[in-house]
Order: sequence, then C-alpha cells, then structure tokens
Amino acid sequence: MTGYCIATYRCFDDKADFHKKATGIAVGLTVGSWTELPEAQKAEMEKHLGKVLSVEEHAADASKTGERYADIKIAYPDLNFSKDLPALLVTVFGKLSMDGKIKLLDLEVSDSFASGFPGPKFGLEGVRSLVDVQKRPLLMSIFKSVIGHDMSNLKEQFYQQALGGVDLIKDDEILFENELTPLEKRVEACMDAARKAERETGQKLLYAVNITGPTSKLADNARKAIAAGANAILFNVLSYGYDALHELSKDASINVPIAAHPAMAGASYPSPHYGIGASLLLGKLMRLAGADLVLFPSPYGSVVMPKEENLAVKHALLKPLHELKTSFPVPSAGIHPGLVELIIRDFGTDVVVNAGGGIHGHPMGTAAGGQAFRQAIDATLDGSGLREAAKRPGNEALAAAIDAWGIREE
Ligand code: 1AE
Repeated sequence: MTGYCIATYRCFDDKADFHKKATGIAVGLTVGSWTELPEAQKAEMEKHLGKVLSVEEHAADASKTGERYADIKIAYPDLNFSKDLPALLVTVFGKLSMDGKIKLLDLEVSDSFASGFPGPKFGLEGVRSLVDVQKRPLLMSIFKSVIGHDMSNLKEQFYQQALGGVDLIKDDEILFENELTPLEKRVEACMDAARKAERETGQKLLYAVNITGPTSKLADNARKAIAAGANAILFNVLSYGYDALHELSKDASINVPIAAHPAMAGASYPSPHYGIGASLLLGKLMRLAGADLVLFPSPYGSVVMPKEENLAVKHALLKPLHELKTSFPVPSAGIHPGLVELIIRDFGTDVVVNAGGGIHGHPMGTAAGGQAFRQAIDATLDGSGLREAAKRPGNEALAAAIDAWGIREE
C-alpha cells in the first residue's frame, strides 16, 4: 500500500467489539476524531486518516492464553510522521502501548519510509568477507570477567580467546568506560593481541568493542575506537533507542560492522499481551536501523526464547526487505559445543555461534574452549556427529567439552 506504514497488533479482550477497537486506533492515533468532523474538514483530513485493513478475530484458545483476541492491521499515512524510527514508533505504538492488553507484532514500512534507511553497511556477506570465511558458521567469543581487571589481564584473555580460532570477539556489554581499561587503550591492547594470535593461527578476527557513554558522544567514541584500530563495534541498542544505532550505522566515518546487543529486550517481547514482538524488536527494526550482526537468545541456552519466535527473528534478519543487506543472526546465552548441531540444524550455516561461559569455562582453558567449538562446527558440517568426532585424535577439546556439558539432542 503505497505511502502507508502498516502495523499489526494482537489485542486481547473477552468482551470488546474488535472492529470498533480497530477503528478507534486508526482514528485516535491519526486525526483524533472523525465522525464529529464537518464534511468539509473530512475531505481535508482524509489523507491523514489511518485505515483499518483487517480484523481477524480468534476465540479463546486454551493452548495459548485462554483469552479471546484479534489480530488487527492498520495502515498509517507516511504523511503523518517524519522519516525516522522514533516518529514511526510513537505514531503506531506510543500511547497505545499503555492502553490495555495489546502487543505490536509487526511493522511493514513503505518504500518511501525505508528509503531513509541504508540498513547494515556490511551485512552478513560483508562480515564474512572481513574475516575471510565464506561457508561455515562464524564463531564469536564473549569477554567474561572484565570489571575490575586491568589491561594486561584483558589482553591475555583476548589472546587466549583468539588462539581458540574464533572469528569475532566481543566486549561484555556491561563493560563501560573505566579507569583500568579505557576505550582507546583497550582497543590498542586487544588488537595487538589479535595480531599476535593471527601470526600463530593465520586467522583474521574482528573485535567488537563496546561503544558507550552519553548519546551525544557515541559517534565520537566510535571514531576514537576506530582510530585506535577497532575493526567492529558492539552497541546496546535498546537502552539508547534505534535512532542512535541508525545514526552510527549511516555515518560514513564509522566504517566497521556493528553488532547489536539485545540487553533490555526482555522488557518488551516475552509477554503475549504487551510489548513488541521479538521478530520486530530484534529482527526487522535492528536491520532497518543498520545492525550488521544481531544477538538474541536461542531456543536452547540459558536464556530461552521459544523456537517459533526465535526462527521468526532469524527470518526477519535474512529475508528480502527493501533492498537492505541481511544481518547475521547470533543466537546467544548459555551456548556450549553440545548445542552446535541444533544451532546449525535450525539456522543453517549463516549463523554466528556465540559463547562466553561455554568458551572460558572449558575444563582445558579458554583457548581449548574456542577449539572445541570449531571442532563441533566441523563435525556437524562433515556429518560425522559430535560424539564420533570427539573420539578422533586432535579433538580432545571437543571431548572435554562434551564431558563437561553433554550433547543436547531434541
Ligand atoms: C543474549 C546475549 C548473550 C550475551 O551477551 C552473553 O554475555 C552471554 O554469555 P554466556 O555465553 O551465556 O556466558
């Protein structure tokens, strides 16, 4: 529908007239009132009026929430909001988000709105090129135990992670500017460790350094990190807002991939009744705002997202969307090598396997933690299976990981 952005809501109510509710939203969030307007004014306001496209009613379903609900689609004229995500989100789910049991499930933005969003600068293919890995899933390691540690400790942690054969290393999202490991010095130390490890492994890697601080300083901080040698950045998108991500990603001088962290997402997507659906929150909006990689919980780890929702996030990052590049899905939290077969079964090879505790907690140490993952990925791709592969000479790291965490088979 040219010139309109379409919002899909799920609205729960045991008694409501859902058609009336839908009209109330379409009018209330656009021109305010309609029936009371004089005819002359109606003609003038018509172009600003929201339109109810569909109302699909569902009887109470005991297998879901046990309540009656409706899926409602409403089209909002682009004319009503400026071409930025805060304006769009406030239009479609500002006051409405506080008005009873209603959840925003999806947004289909118009081509005209999307034209203001270049999306991921590198995308999945670009990230693959930077690390020079075309076919297999990538492996990312997460710094753990960073607060209160000094630079030499951090540098050694980085080196051990890099030796394990990971493709990316990300800062812990709770590492902010601090005296022991300030941003630029941290980048210099870690990139130095990356070069040292590369001389041994022959492998390129990206270090996603956490860009933090007041919103007004984010772009400067990113540029400082890049000048110090950073080749990727990590960003806590939801605490700043999508527009902050968009500002970083569309900035030509910030010419490194951006990994979006999902911190705070749990305040929005898990309720069936309220908030924003996971595939929109962590999928479509992250991609539109320019994330090259997006972290989100997996269906199997320590922070669990139901599988259907999880795969919907993956699709939102990978399926065609307004000519935008795709974003790398990074299912995360509580991942260990015994989950790799499930990850590749559900996500295919276009996925980043990401682990913190599953690497640093390896019984033979951090470097062996990375090696165990790489062995698990290879064994899954060559079809030999983890248990068989663990018996092979050279795969002792995988064997130890399986002893420690087991293999999850569904
Ligand atoms: C969903 C985000 C995961 C994350 O940032 C993180 O730190 C995970 O750590 P582990 O792998 O659970 O130790």
